[in-house]
Amino acid sequence: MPFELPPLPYAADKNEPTIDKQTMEIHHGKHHAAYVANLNKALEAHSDLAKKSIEQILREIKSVPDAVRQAVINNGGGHHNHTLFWSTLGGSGGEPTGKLGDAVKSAFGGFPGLQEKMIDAGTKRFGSGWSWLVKTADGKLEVYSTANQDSPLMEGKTPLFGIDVWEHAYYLKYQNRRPDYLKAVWSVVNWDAVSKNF
Ligand code: MN3
Repeated sequence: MPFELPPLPYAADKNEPTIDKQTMEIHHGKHHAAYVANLNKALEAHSDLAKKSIEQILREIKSVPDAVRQAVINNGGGHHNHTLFWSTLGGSGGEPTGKLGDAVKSAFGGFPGLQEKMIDAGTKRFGSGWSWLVKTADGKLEVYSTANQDSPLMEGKTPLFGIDVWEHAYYLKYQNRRPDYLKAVWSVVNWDAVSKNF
């Protein structure tokens, strides 16, 4: 199998109480695992694609054959988005510093401006999707949301930090209160990891 489910980079209870252990276990062990399994299935007859990295496949999504493109968007996007998500959580929150902190200040007037924009984008995303902090092709920071598992990589953008707003990401603890989840998640962000993505 070309793609494998990466282990969580910390214990499943690391983000308690912001994100509960059971949600982490189901989200990683069932949802993310299913994206990986379905990505591998979609690429069974496309061994040339299966040799590439998931980043490269998504950046070159237009060259993926029609027959499997949507499956790759959904499951390859799902695999990459979740791998990034796990890597940028497990931290202790605070604010971005260094070059990323400077860029946040310049783009959004400061950290509260970034939070407000990401909370707003995630709240307004109808149905399932992600709220993103990305770096655009010309090196600028941007906040926006995507539907389903659509990856910013497909639009030539580099995702730095994303908040999963699918119900599976928060429903056990927050039920219908998506904005509460969007406000709480900042307390477990790993800004060192986000800075590396920048
Ligand atoms: Mn998810």
